Amino acid sequence: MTHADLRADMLRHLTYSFGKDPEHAHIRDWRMALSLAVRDRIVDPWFDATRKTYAGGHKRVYYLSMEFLIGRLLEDAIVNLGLLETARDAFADLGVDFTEVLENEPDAALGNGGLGRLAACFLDSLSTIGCPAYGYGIRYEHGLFRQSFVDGRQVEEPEDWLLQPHAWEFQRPEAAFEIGFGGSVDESGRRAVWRPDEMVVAAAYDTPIVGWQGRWANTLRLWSAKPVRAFDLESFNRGDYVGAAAPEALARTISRVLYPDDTTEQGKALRLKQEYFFTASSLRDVVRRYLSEHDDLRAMPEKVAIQLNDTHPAIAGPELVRLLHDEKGLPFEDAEQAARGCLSYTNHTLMPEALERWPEELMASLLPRHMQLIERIDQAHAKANPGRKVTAIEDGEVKMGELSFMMAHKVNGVSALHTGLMKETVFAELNRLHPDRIVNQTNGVTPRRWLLSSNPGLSRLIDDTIGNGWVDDLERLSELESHIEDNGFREAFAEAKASNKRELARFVRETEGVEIDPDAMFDIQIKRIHEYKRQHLNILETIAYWRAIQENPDRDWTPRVKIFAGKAAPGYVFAKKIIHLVNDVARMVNDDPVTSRFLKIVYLPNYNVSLAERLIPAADLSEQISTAGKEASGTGNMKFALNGALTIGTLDGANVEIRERVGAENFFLFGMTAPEVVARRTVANHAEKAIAESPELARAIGDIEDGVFTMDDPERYRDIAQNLRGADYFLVCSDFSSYYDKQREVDAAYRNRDEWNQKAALNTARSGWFSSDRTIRGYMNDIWMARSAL
Ligand code: 26M
Repeated sequence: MTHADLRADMLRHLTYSFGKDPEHAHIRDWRMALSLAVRDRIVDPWFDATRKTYAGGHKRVYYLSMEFLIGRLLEDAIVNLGLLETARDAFADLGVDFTEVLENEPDAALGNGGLGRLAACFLDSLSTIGCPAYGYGIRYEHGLFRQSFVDGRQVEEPEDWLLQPHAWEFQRPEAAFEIGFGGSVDESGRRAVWRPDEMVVAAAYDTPIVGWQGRWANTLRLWSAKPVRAFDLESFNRGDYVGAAAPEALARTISRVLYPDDTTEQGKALRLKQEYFFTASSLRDVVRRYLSEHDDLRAMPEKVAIQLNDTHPAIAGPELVRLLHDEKGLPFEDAEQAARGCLSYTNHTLMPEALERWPEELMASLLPRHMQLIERIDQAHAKANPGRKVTAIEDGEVKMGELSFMMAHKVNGVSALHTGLMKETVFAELNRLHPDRIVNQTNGVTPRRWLLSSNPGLSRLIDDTIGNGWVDDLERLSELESHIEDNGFREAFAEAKASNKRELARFVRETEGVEIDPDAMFDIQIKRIHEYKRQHLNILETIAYWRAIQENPDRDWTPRVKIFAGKAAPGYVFAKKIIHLVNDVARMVNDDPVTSRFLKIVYLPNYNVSLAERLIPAADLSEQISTAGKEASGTGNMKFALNGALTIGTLDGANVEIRERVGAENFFLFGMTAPEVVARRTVANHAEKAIAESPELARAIGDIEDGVFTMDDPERYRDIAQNLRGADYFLVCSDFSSYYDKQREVDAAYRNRDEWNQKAALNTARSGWFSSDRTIRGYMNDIWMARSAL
């Protein structure tokens, strides 16, 4: 296709799909016209893929996830179809700014963070590999809230991407299911019959997900909740027009909003309703599709693999048993076995407060039949393993991790360290009973979005050096290694980074009004704000560095820009305080005439996928500083390394594997190991001791509790200081001096710019293993027993 063809298609859509003439088209109209022109090119491969899957009798993979953190779709589709230059030329002809058109698209922010973004990378890889697959989730009207700062404090505003014109989804009125809640179970007949007292309709919306070079496209099917009857006719006829619309509003609440908390499980009934709503609709769709081609439900595991992304869809176990046993008449044991053969479960966290537990009472009132089946599953497990005390129901609560484990044929962790800890801690007893069930699949990221499209400068250099085979075979980046000795290559690599940094500096100037020097080290920590991720360790170190510069302003300090971005859960008070603190410190430090040549702090608001795509390519230093044993994997860490940032990090999550691959000499390691963390907590007054041993730390904590950054309100950070001096559960104090010292090594290393560039290039060359294509192949081989249809 030439750019003239694409231009003609766009003009046709502009005119006939949107009724606009080019003279009066807004940037949004151009974006929609381009989107439809591109979408037209996805539909054929999409249909082909569906036909091939049927014709070949292939096994299908179903990825059930409460979250898909996709970001923008247009550029991704253009890049995957190889239309980037064509589209750019088409807009050059029209005199419209192509970048502006792409940036006009709102992010689809249907996720909180790592778990949802992983699901999005997996969709990309499944399509690139040609594995027949469906993503199933919820079509939230409102994705993750928008964040802004008012006087340094986080303020949340609703996000409303669905109110904006949207080109990617197809409504499927023919694919709808009635989903019930509450009611009672009638056990008078041969089969138990659940009679719900509330019904909603789940309506399907499909988005095609095209893989690299358009060779294959899968479907993301999101469910929207609708009323069974849009209008309550009785109320309407009484003249109560407002009351008549009530069922509509009530049903729609189920898919109204994404829960913004990825920290603590709050046990809200609406959340459980969301979980059941999308899981039940998806399973009904799966069983319907299976029965359209096969009739033996016991053989379903040969053709169906269902992956549970964390425990959020854990009700899939009992629901599938209910469908097969109560509704289709299979004996309970056969139903359970068939369900287990299909299901597998990914664990994403060991943090006790994040593990889902539902009160039995709530479960029994919302899903009475499922509560009975959960008891039966638990009893069957106990009977099969006499003398063992592990149960899915405990202290009046259903433990969704245990339930998922019992109903899955495979359970996986997301990094080597995390999987090991799963076996030793939360699932120790279950692992003893089922030693082959737990497997590891270290996370990965899609190179299409996280290198090719977000870092065109570096991608071009890689293409020119080793060709473009790396895009779907990322380990080929290792071919760069032999070029790193070459001065020309190293300079070109450094220039790609420098150019990304200049572009980011421009963005920061234009959006925040802060001047940053592109020649300074760009040190970036971007992720959700959590105590275990320790943004407060980073800011304490920043304060200490600022003090050191102040004391010796004439020394030749290594200039740094500390960049933060990330949202805090609206109810997470401590995390919000950390945000406020960073903003307060930034204001003071940036205005300090003595230090501002050497140190700047920027906290960018409203972190999302698109902002990550801007920041990561411009990073020199990647902050991965969680308390060891707490970050299950991390995926941002991989994106940074792939884009040639060096990591300062703990031995946590996938950092361990990143360091093994890029080489210890190209990674700044600090801090305690996971076992050392456990031991350190038993040391009395560990925080006090660490503070006594580090004058830098003592001064930094003193500064925040003396109100140095909050002259108007000196009390503001007393509780942060108190927490650090007292419990300090995440061992910020105990890891501080190791971190501070390592940062000074980073300073020194950055001064030898050529050596730094060499290390940076080695990070890129050795990060190929962290492609989500590799991860998906691992799931296909070890968990799903599925094959590519290409
Ligand atoms: C639970 C209940 C109610 C509302 C929200 C939740 C919830 C939502 C998201 C709980 C946890 C959620 O996400 C956890 C998560 O993102 N975990 C991250 O998963 C990544 C992918 O495997 C890992 O890389 C990260 O280390 C891990 O923190």
